[in-house]
Amino acid sequence: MKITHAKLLPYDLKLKKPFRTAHGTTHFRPITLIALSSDDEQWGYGELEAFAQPTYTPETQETARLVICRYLLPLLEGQELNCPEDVSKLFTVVQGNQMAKAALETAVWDLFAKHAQKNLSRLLSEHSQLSCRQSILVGISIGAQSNASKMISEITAAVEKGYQRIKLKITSTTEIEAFSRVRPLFPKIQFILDANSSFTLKNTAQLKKLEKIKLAMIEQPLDATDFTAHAELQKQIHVPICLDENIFSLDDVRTAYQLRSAQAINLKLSRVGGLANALQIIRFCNNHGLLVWCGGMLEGGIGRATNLALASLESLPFPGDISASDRYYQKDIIEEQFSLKNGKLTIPTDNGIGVTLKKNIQKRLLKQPNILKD
Ligand code: OSB
Ligand code: MG
Repeated sequence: MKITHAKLLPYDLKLKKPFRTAHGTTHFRPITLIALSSDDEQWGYGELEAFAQPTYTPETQETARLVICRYLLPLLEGQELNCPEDVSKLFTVVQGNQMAKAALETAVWDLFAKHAQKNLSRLLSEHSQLSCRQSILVGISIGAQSNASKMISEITAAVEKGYQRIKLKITSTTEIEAFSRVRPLFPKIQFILDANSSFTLKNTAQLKKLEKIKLAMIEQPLDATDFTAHAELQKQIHVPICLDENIFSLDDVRTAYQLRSAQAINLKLSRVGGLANALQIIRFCNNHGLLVWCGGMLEGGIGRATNLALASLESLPFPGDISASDRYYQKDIIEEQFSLKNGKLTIPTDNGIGVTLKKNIQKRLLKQPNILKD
């Protein structure tokens, strides 16, 4: 297959409620929709997940669009692709820029799956030789709450919706203390705390207090690029550490494993450059006893569907950050609604990612000029 057509449409999603993390507060979630085709008829769709600001990762929507147009699309142009895995190989000449790469790479997977008249979950299962599931348990990520009563009301609302695994953002030791009082009120719920690099090794004593409460893991307690400090902390606390911001590649997972910086990996396919790299990471984690689970990036409908296909693989049994469609946005970009039943979401079964863009959005996207032709 040769990609001959590429179209981009920046699109702003408005959050129902502001989402606060240690990186700041998000009100709007800009994405860029990508459409690729080899015949101007069948289209594969991808979603660029970089944020507006380079606070969570170094990329932004603007830098990633520039990298896509100036460096990545020219690498695809004129190339015969035998399989979707060829894309990440072609892209290795460009350093970093994983989210820009993932936006194109996932669109190619969708296109391959549609040409083969297969669902993406099935295609991923065949390419990885891992079985896939029809429905999966999922978890919800709740923004940081400044006090115990706010935590209780947010957690209660999530539990009422059926979520059985909750991740709470924390930004300070005060919030840890508040959560320690809240935790026993929800004995059946599995909890993760995500610090988004709020702490340093100086907070080790306060973090050690988490051993007294039941916690699945603590995510990214320390600096985003620091493997050795996480290893030092993991030596001192029993709570499993999960790395998020550190992990851009299989090499990063290997480093974390060798140094024992973590016991779990939050796998975001966009942050590791796409699905082929994600599959390699899953294989490595499975072979080395690291827990790996599917993270989220406040995705719109296309990104959410792609995450669901990946998370359908049975080697990701731990519930991912893939909440139902009603979690973040009043108006999403796809026709379908993913809704929670007994804490589970159903994997779409139609060809490709198995969802359709809303008509007006698809029209606007396909009306954009073809970037591969002047
Ligand atoms: O740290 O996992 C994170 C959202 C944006 C940036 C970073 C993170 C998150 C989430 C939300 O936790 C996960 C989701 O529900 O999409
Ligand atoms: Mg995180």
